[in-house]
Amino acid sequence: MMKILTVGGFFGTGKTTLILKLSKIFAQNNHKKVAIIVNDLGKIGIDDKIVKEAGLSVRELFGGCICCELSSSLADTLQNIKDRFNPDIVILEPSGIAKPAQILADVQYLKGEIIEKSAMVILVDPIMFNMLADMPVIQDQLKAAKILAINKIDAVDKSTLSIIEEKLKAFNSKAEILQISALEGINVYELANRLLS
Ligand SMILES: Nc1nc2c(ncn2[C@@H]2O[C@H](COP(=O)(O)OP(=O)(O)OP(=O)(O)O)[C@@H](O)[C@H]2O)c(=O)[nH]1
Ligand SMILES: [Mg+2]
Repeated sequence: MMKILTVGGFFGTGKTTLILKLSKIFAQNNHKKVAIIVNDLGKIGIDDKIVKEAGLSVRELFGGCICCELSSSLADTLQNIKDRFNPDIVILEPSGIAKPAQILADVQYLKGEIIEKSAMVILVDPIMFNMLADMPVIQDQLKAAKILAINKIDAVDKSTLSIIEEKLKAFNSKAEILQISALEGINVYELANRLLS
C-alpha cells in the first residue's frame, strides 16, 4: 500500500521545488522509497543530481494533467508505479489549474486498493497572490485545502505575510496555514511531518 501526497497550487507557486525537498526528507530521514508523478514537462524538471544525492527512485511521468484523466488512468499510472518500484510514497504534482476536488475524487476512488492514505497541500505564492486571488481556479484550490502553505517566505516581509494569512483565513477558515520556504528549507520538515501524520 502506498501513501499519496498531492502538492497543488497555481503555476509557479513552487510545487516542484517543494516536492524535491520533501522527497529528500522522506528518503533520507524516514527511509522511504518515493516516486514522483509530474503532470507536465516543467521548466525545472527533476534534477538528476538532486535525485541521486537523495538516493531516490524516481519515475517521471509526463502524461498530461492528471485531473483531466479518468480515474482509471490515474489508477493505471499508480498501479504501474507500484509494480515497477513499489514505493512507500507517491507525490503528485498536478497542473497549476487542476481542481483539487477532482484530484481528491480520483484518489478517493483508489483508497483501499493500492492507496493507504492521502494528503494534499496547496501552495500559495505571496508575491503573486494579490494579483491572482480573484481567479475562480485559485479560489477553488484555496477552499478545498485542509493544509495551505504560503511559500517563498524568504522573499517577502512579515507584514505582507500576515496580510496574506488573514486573506487566506477569510477564504477558508478551517485550513491549517503554514509559512514555508521550499527554496531555503524553512518549515519544510514540519510540512513533511504534517503530510505523513
Ligand atoms: N524565493 C523563493 N523562490 C522559490 C521558492 N520556491 C520556489 N521558488 C522559485 O519559484 C519558481 C517556480 O518554482 P517551481 O518549483 O518550478 O514552481 P511550480 O509550482 O512547480 O511551477 P509550475 O510547474 O510551472 O506550475 C522557481 O524560480 C523557484 O526557484 C521559495 O521558497 N522562495
Ligand atoms: Mg512544477
